[in-house]
Amino acid sequence: MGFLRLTLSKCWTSGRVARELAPRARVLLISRGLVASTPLKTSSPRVSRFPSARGSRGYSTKQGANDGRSNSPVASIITASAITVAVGVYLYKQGLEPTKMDALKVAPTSANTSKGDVTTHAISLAPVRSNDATEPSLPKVLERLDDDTVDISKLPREDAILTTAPEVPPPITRDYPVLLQVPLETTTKVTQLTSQYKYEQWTFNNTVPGPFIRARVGDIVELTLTNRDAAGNPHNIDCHAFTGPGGGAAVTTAEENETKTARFKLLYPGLYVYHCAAAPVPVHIANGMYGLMYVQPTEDLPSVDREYYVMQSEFYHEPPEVDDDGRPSDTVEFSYPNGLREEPNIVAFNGSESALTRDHPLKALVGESVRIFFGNAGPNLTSSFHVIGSHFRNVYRDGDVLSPPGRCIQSVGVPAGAATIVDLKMAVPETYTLVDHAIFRLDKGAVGFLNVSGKPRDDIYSSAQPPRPCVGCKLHA
Ligand SMILES: [Cu+2]
Repeated sequence: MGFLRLTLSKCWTSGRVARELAPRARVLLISRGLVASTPLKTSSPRVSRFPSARGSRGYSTKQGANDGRSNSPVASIITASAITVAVGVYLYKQGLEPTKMDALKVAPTSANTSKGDVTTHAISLAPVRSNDATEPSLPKVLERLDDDTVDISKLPREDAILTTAPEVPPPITRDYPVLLQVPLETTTKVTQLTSQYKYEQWTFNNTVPGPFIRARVGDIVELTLTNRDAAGNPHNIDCHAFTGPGGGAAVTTAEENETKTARFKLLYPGLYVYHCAAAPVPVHIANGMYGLMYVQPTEDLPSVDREYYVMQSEFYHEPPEVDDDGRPSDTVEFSYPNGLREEPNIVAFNGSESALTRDHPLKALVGESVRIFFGNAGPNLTSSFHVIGSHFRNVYRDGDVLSPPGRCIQSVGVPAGAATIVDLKMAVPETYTLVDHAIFRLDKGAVGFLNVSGKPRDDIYSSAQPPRPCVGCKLHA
């Protein structure tokens, strides 16, 4: 840069550049200190293409009698080059100071284009990692769980408290592992799936979703699965909290009226989906065979005033058959083609269209904190879980209870076969609405209510106009 500045300055004072620079470019160069502020002369020295002992590099300057413009092509090339360099230097200084360049790290990356595999350079916007960043490690107690062997005969036995949605078992307060006994039964039952149609669901413990199971990391779950399905279908358990073949499915498949028992050590805390994985697996899940297991960490999440269990899922059915009286049947049956196309007829919270609206809306008081254990059984769709009119103060994404939670979040994506935990603080009274914010699904049933009562908070939410009833709207009670 110093050499460039010196060269340009010499060119300027010698008059080579001055005649060729447009006034605007000259102002730029002067303002950036690249040339001296010598005023332009009306009769400038011109460049001679003839060698002279007085000129530098074989060129001399002579006072011309013409209009001061050089007709020499060599001189034009030189001056054009000087202007190009000077303007380039100016633009560099103006827009891309070295500090700004540092913020835009250039990293090689591969890009597949229609012309084939091409290696390109793209500007990475990813934050630069600090050198002293360290990866978080699992707590010591977890690191040992899969190494230490347990004498199961010495563990105290305990019956798991199983609850039906939307209820959640109370927090576990013990600080030691137990042999936790979890009895499950498979059944079938006809449910009022929508206001229009009934549907035969396949269940765990006669509910859809199946019971909420609460355990503690380090516990040994002793699962007993009894098949009470009179239709003769085999059933089993694939629990995402279990470690081993099939998540337990390999050793729990029970035929009709058969009971299978197996034990599983809980190595990892978190919120996990369980489901039946008997063939054909999609049919068993689509018909209602799923639930949630919460494996508490050694230190549970901060306590809240209320905890609820909500699980989203889809149902796929054929059109109703026509009965003998010529009317369409009020019962519909499972549709494999619709499931295969991933086009559900019903998207529901807690197993039916009315489960969280007319039947069992969630409840809370103004000022209370509410925790929702939210699972998505699928079997196909990803949920965009959202509560209209509120925020998730904490989001334990993907059911991860070891990492710091996300804060102040509007919607959370929950893929099929996954779960999340969200905390809300109910600031004002109203009927809050649980939805999948893939919002057409509200017309397929993905609506739930959280009724919050208490004293209004005009400092947070107020209007001089009365609220207008929302006739026919499914989002508001
Ligand atoms: Cu099954």
